[in-house]
Amino acid sequence: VNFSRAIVRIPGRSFAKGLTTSTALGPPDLGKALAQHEDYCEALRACGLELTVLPPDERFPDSTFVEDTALVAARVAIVTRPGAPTRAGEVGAVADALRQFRPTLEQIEAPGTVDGGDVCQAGEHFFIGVSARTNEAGATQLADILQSHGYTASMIDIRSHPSLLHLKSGISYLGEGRFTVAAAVAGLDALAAFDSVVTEPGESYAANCVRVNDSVLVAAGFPELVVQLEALGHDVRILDVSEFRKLDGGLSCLSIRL
Ligand code: CIR
Repeated sequence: VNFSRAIVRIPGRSFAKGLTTSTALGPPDLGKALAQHEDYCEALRACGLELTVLPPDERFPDSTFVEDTALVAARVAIVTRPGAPTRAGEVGAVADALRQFRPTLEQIEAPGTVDGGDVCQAGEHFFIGVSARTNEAGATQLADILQSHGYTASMIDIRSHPSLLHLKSGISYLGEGRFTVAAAVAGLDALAAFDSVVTEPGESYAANCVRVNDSVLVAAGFPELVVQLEALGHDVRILDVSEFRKLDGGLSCLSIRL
């Protein structure tokens, strides 16, 4: 969990046309989203990261959710093949940005699909969610690539948990053998060997948090989780991401950390 850089992408004017299942929250407000994105960038800088800020691309309303397009670990960087057809074209600009830092990129190939939001790294191991976005072919390719670089990988099928868009909508790795886990997926066999901070009722959304160096970024509005994390000694930074939530996005999906 030691990062020096991140890639982010500013939301474009077409942002409100992004994919969503959270229509009950209402349409997102672009002005607010831009302000929240700036605060997010500032928080990453405060954690010690240097940012590559990509300009908006109006063709891709979901392109601010850069995490889904690439996966970067210490020994390998992989360009994904997002499962939503409207997002397929997002990968090019991110791959170009990434090549500055990682000249050799691996790639998920058809018919495989992988969204980065389904990939959760815990030390040398990767949990790969099989979801509506990441198919078995993609998950298998990804596991093979990771294994060829000396990592281990296993799959967690989340297709029976429709409340989770991605695996990381429901779990995040905090380092030191500890996860945050949304109540809906508490007790996953795959995480039995780890410590879990299970979110309180009504706080599932905040299970998607991000450990960045010495801090944990947590979505605003979930005070119980903040209490739980601070009691464990974490330095918590709170960020309002309400407008991204309206498009099913969480804190993690707004950046690729490397
Ligand atoms: C989508 O449905 O693809 C976007 N509206 C949200 C993607 C969120 N990504 C993530 O949590 N990793």
